[in-house]
This record gives sequence, structure tokens and C-alpha cells, in this order.
Amino acid sequence: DEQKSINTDIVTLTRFILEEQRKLGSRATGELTLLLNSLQFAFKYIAHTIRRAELVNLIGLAGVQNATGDDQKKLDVIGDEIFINAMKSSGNVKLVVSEEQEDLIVFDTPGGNYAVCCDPIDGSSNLDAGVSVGTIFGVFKLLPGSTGNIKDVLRSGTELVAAGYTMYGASAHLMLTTGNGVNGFTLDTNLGEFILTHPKLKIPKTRAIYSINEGNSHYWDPKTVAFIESLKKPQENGKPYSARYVGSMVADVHRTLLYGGLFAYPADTKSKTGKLRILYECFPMAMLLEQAGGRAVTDKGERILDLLPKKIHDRSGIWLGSEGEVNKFIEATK
Ligand code: AHM
Ligand code: MG
Repeated sequence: DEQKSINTDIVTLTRFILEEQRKLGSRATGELTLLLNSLQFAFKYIAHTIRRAELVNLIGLAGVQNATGDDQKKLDVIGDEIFINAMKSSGNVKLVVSEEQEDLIVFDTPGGNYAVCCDPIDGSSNLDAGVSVGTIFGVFKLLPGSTGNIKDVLRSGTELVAAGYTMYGASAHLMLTTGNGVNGFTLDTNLGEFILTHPKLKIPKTRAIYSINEGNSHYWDPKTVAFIESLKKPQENGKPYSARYVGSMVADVHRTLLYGGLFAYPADTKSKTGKLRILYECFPMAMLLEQAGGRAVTDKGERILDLLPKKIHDRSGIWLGSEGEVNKFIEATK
């Protein structure tokens, strides 16, 4: 009956991270727990703002002017401000790298042992069509003795202590890793809490789906063209791969994590070093994928997490997804 179907012992994100902290015993300082708490506030606020802005825009389209006649601030800018303010006030963050800001942000507040790299609203070109966008983030601990400078973020992805994304879709989904597997949470807007809905998430070992902007194929290298062509031919089971491309990295990676398959944005003759940024797009997604049992490699088949960015907005070609599909790519193009 009705009463029996209600779970009265749900795991919220707050409960989950406190329990994780407790497991670490005296090794945990609780600082990352507080930081994750500030992050979840930023996600909730951005989720709420995106929903509201959509309505405001639609009302605008219907010919109703807003009271002040002001231009609406672009959502990218609002998302960026929300994120930076949440990090600044957390007291645990010294540095922020944001896609929206050319330079490294250094907070002058005392303390703060972490550096957070983020793309506050990735895929924003999709916003006006109501397509899912997301916030992507990666967290480094400052180097021993550092008070916060560029060296704390120009590091390899293997040094990340946490990473993830929140996808703002039909619901807001947060996929999180602190280096001990991937756990997924869904925002219950009535409770205002992220609820654990995908514990210990693992990506399927193989799945016949590929996700790439084929409109760029004219600029690809011939091996890439041949590899993608090969996926369209009937495979061992007699069926070709399916193509799925939203054009919003979080949405494409989210589907890949849940269903399996391959997502790629290679470098080409137009975008010579690729399009996606290492620190706040490639690294967090690569860490999540590996923690879920998948792989993430460069166009040359090298591990993404081993890259060492020279500048904060450096880019890389990327191929990520199920082990089976990434291995197939490496085999076919080496
Ligand atoms: P953005 O950070 O300016 O939003 O660009 C990143 C987005 C990713 O979400 C997505 O994977 C990619 O750009 C899509 O690019 P394209 O439109 O070239 O296929
Ligand atoms: Mg982006």
C-alpha cells in the first residue's frame, strides 16, 4: 500500500558525504565536506535560476516587457557569479579557474586549501531550446606549503581529489567522485536535497552508440574518418552503431555513463588542439569515467588524466566511454 512504498530512510548528499568523511576517521579534516556542501548550494541555485530564466524569457517572447526594461543578464554570467560567490564564501577555496574568466581567481580571504576548476554553464548555446546544460567541476588540494598560485592548478588530472558535474535537465543530476567510485544524486526540488539515486555507478563494458559532431568530419584526420565510417557498417551482431549527439557535453557524457558507448571531440584542422578545455571539461569527465570503470584518452590514445596543461584554458582532443569502444578506437587508429 501507499505507506509501504515510501522510503523513510533516504540518503541525501549531505548525509552521504558526512558518512564518507566518517569512514576516513582522523585522516579527514572535514574541509572537503564543507567544500562539497558549498558546491551543492551553487548547483541548486544555478538549477533554480535556469528554470526561472526560461520562464522569464518565454514571457518576454510573448511581448510582456520586464518591469525595468533592462536587458536580462546572460545566464552564463549569472551562473559564473553564483559559482564564484559560493566558492568564495565557503572559506575552503583559495583558487578558482572558470571558463568565463580569463585569469586565475585568487581569493584574498584567509585560509582555503582547495582550488576548484569549473565550467559554470557548459553547453549554454543549447539554453534557448531548453536542452540540458550543466556545471562541470574538478577539485585540487593546494600543493604542500602553497598559499595559492598557478602551479596549484597546472597539474595532471591524476592529482584531482574530487570531480563531477550537475546536469540541469528534466531533473538536476549530480554525478560525483572523490576517487572512490562514482555516485549519482538527483535533486528533489521539494526537499531541496540531492538524493542518492545511482550508488556505485558503473558504465557498461560496451555499447554500440557513438557521439561526435560529424559536421566536422571534413576537418578530421583520415584515420578518424575511417574509424567512424567503420561503426556505421553492420558489426558482429549484424547491426551498425547508433548515433547520438546533443551538443552539450554533460548531456552526452551523462548518457554515455548510464548507457555506455563512445563520446568524442577530436582535434581537427579547424580546432587544432581540440575544442574542450582540459582543466574543467576533459579532466573532470575523465576522472568520472575511469572511476566508473570506463576510459578517457586523447586523439593519440594517451590517458587524458596524464596530461599536464601549460595554461589554464588549454584544450585537448578527447575520446571517452565504455572500455570496449575506447579500446576499439585505439586499435583502429594506432
Ligand atoms: P561551451 O563551453 O562554449 O558551452 O562549449 C562546450 C560545448 C560542449 O558542451 C559540447 O560537447 C561541445 O561544445 C559541442 O560543440 P559543437 O557545437 O562544436 O559540436
Ligand atoms: Mg564548456
